[in-house]
Amino acid sequence: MRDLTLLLLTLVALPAVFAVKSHDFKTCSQAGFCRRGRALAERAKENPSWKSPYSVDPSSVAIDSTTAAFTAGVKSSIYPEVKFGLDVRVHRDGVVRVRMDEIDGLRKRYDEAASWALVAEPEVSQDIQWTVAKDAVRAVYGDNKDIEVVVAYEPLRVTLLRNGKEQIVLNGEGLLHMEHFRTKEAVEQEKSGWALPEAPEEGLDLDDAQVVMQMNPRSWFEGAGDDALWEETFGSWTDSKPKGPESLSIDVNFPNHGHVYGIPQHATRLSLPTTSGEDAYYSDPYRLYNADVFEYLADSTMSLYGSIPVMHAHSADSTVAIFHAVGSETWIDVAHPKPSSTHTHWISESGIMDIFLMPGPTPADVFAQYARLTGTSALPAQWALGYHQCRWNYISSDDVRDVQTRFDEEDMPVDVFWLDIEYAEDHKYFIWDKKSFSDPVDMMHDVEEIQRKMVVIVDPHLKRTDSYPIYQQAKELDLLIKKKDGQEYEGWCWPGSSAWVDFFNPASWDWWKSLFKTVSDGDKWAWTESTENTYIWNDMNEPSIFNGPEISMPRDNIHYGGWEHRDVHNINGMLFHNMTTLAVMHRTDPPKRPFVLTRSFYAGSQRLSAMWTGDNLGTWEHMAVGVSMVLSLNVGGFSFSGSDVGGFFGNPEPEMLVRWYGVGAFSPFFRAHAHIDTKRREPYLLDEPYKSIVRDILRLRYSLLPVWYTAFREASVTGLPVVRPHYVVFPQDEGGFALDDQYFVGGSGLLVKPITSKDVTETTVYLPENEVYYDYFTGQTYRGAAKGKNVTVPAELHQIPLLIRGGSIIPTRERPRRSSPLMKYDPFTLRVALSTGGTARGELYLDEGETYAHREGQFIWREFEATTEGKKGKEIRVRSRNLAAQKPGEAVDGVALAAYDDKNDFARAMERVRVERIVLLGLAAKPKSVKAAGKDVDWEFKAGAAAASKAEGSASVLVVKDPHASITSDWDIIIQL
Ligand code: NBV
Repeated sequence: MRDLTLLLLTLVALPAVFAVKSHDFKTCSQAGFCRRGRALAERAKENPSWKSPYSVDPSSVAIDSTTAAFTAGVKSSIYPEVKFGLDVRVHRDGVVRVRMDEIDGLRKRYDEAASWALVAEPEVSQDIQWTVAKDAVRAVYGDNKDIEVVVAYEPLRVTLLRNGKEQIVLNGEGLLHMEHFRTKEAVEQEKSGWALPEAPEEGLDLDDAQVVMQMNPRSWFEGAGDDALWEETFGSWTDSKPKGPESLSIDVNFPNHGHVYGIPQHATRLSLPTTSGEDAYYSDPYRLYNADVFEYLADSTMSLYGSIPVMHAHSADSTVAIFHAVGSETWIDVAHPKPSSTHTHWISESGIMDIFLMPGPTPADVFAQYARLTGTSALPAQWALGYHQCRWNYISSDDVRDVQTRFDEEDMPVDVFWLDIEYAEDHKYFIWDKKSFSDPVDMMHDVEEIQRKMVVIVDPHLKRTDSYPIYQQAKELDLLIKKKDGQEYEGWCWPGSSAWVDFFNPASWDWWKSLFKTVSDGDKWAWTESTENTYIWNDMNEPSIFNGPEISMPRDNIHYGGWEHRDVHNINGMLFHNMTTLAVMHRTDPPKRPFVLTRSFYAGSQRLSAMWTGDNLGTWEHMAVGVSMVLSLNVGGFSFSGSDVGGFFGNPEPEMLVRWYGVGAFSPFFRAHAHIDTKRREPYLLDEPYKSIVRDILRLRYSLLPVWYTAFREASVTGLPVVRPHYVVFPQDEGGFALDDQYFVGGSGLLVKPITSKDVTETTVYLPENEVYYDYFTGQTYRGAAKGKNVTVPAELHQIPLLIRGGSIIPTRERPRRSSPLMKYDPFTLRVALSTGGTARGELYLDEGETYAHREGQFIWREFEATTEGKKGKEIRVRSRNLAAQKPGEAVDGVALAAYDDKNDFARAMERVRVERIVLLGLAAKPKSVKAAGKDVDWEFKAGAAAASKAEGSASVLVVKDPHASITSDWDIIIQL
């Protein structure tokens, strides 16, 4: 086994120069259905009279009286004998769902992708009035009757409009094509009847598509050749394609939106560069096919580990979005025929068309609409927002203890230590390699002593040996994925010969959950060598298979229900991590908040897990693209995301490592990780000044945990992302639409621009509005402008460009601690950054952090406000109010609380937690007095060169000391100028 490990390690050892093995992965031209889809688009483009052959059969139109859905039969003039069914329905929140499937076909198309992605069956609006005309059906709806959905019959075209302006158009370019099921024999027979004259008749140009169409309509539309319809090879692999062609292509246009975002996961810019049309930036479409891409490129449309088929389209007028619930491989072309409009073309290998049109019109509306479909990110355990220390591998229990000691000796906060695959004997997950981890439970208890946690990897491949109980049970229970011949599928992964559980089989669910119990129930297997504080990392769940096609599973493998792997490939990884999360959650009764990190994901994964961007390289390009990837994941609803700090491959120089900590500290998920071949690089190993800088960055992250946690609460309720790109916060400011190297943390007003290049001493930050922004650390002010303005800010190695938007109040906890749970009773500091108008606002959400007691009302949710009052603005009031009482229905994830008791047990336990300091930035003059509850309190004032309302300079700083204010109660502090 050691030999095998060594061999595999050599296989993955670092080459002198990083290089993706592109030849392991298909380009569009190597994937039959993508090639066919793009060729169809080419034919359409070259033919000005191109018209989609799909049309609605008016005689079949019906309105369902219970669902208010519009249904109709659809025909293709190319295959009049084939029947398709269309179903268009409007949800209560205005989202339009458009479904099309083949009816009475030779087989059934896979139609369950939505059932895995959706959090619940969406509520359909009963108020929709469809107006059925001869050539179209339409419905006008919305509070202001400003939204209209039109289904035109011939050709079939679905348009969503707002105020008469086209927002989303399906099949506007006529690229819709659902390859119906057919037999090879029938196709051959039919083709033999196709009559193309050997020599063109006089006056007949065979290039003329009209003529070709008349003579041979099918080849006009589908192409003449038999292009990988029945079998396909890639490298040494043959995909047997027993079902034949079944792809689906559809153009989705945004005629009035010049930017599109989302469809993670790709290493590219947030505002997606073009892939087709003149001057296309990339030559291949964006690919969604979950894959383990070794040493992936930092600028590419290649697939990565996860897929979320969600795209936002944005303009200063509106934001709209689409979600295509398809689980098979999908390629997406993006073009801008004009700078202000976007055409996209979605080509999927199999499945039904199931597209959700989200009408917006604001980014916040789109996030809420998507959250209603696929759910929000569950509120994580608070400790999970702390710093995670990982490496492939900490090699023994003593190694783990030593790392923990070194963090403590260096006063560096950390919450979680991670173990990679080498903890497991022969890579049989759950089974400790006792040679190096002789006392796993004791080791974990040592880590837990100051409430730290451990995360241990559990990969989906099971070593095929009867001495491995997990494999044994899975085999006995018939839970393993099968080959096309019905035999157990065997692939090659870390443990050697391996098998994979079919999580589409409901019988696997309870079984998998039972494996994580820490206490054995009778003689059943339980993971007794773990604790309730052992959390889980699911890697390799694309699935990654060393000897499989494109390092994954053969597409003709069979899952539960007879579905082929191709139908469910992009969903597969989500089912695995979902089951693990439920397992972790239900280890205890009552359940505790779980933590599972996944590498592969799909739409809906955000509900239960966190993710990271996989095996990035230790290069500046990867550091930078990690920032835009995390923003893109946030756009796709997956807030709890981050990249390996330090870069997985390579040995970052100290400057790079320091900057990477700056990136990580401002990512929702903050974990350092490193490949087994890299040098040790725990932050305490750094020399000075790097070590102290990283210590400061870690402490900064911990001091801002209240901000992160509050942002996660909001995300868990509203779907708004934890990190927010400019277009989300300032949807009308064109200057910010393409920005992806600076962003806001939740709704806090913190604007950060992590430095991701070498030798930087200053940088520009874009300010989108005529407002004052304060340097978080120094109080230096910068003034934006109505149409946006770049300002220069210092960015030496020890500096992170971090600004507070004027008008914000930032709650922090600034006592250095070794782990986040130790901060439970620590006092707060409030940074009040006055706007030019002399006001500010902020929020703080707090709860116990690990259980679900918050769902029973055990939490506090405060609003802080500053206002300028009195004659000539001579009185500034800073106050704290109970926000939970104001918005009881919005307080916590998943549960609408009818009433809220501000004297709940948690709040009572927190009564003694005080605000120890208020730092007020931007006062116009030195105060005459500062009073809390009518009594004078201590304060210090440092005059600044600039008041909030004036020009740039250093802001005045008033520090109010110990204003006798509890974090749980209402109070007012009155400052007289
Ligand atoms: O389990 C080993 C690694 C892990 O450290 C990394 O984070 C994963 O993305 N894993 C991939 C397998 C092999 C990588 C070459």
